[in-house]
Amino acid sequence: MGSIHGGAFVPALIVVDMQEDFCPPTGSLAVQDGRTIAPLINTLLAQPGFVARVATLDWHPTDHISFASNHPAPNNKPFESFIEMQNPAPGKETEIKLQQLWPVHCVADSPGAAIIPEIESNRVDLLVYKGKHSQVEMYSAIADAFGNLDPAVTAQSVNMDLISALRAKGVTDVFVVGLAGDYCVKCTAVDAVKAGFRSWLIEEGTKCVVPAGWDTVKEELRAAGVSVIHADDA
Ligand code: VGL
Ligand code: ZN
Repeated sequence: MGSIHGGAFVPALIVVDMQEDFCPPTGSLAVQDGRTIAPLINTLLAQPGFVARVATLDWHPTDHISFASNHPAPNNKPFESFIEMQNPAPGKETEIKLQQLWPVHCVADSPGAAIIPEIESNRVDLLVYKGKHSQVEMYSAIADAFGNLDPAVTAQSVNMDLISALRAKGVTDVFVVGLAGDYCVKCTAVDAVKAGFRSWLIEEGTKCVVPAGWDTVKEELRAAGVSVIHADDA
């Protein structure tokens, strides 16, 4: 790794949401073939070149705004319904976004929130918990749906900010894999560009909630400055 890059190249790996609830056969929000990417992710985790190996966990309270069952009928169908979500940052409450609803998933400390045992988690040196704030969606490991970066607002983790952790290690490039390609992986890769890193998404290292939409997602990623690459290129 590194031969194709000029200048400083200090890579980090971000493994997004390889959790039971996103994997067949039992996951409540199972992504088709989600478990099959574990061997490639383990190969990447074992690469000596990364200065940081991060795993993110979707980690929701039971009253999370994204759970369809927390909203009244008829606008409470998982995968289909959207509700209005307010920016939780002080002074920004008038900012509204439409929020897609999901089945209950990745409830903090529940079996569904566990990283799947196929992933060699012992190689991970930083765990990032996200989606802990009950009133805002947070697909990205870096910022919530409104771009709030302050951990006090996003409650993304306990006393930790992923960007500062990466900057402290001098990271220039992040390589993103995991679940799901069209939600949390995409948003993390895009926010990494916004945070000033070169951002690479390894195509064979992800699976999508809607596989048929991947070509469109790739266009969005490229437009946002993310390089979508194959595992062999990394
Ligand atoms: C995700 C939907 C809801 C993901 C998380 O990890 O892609 N998708 N929460
Ligand atoms: Zn979630």
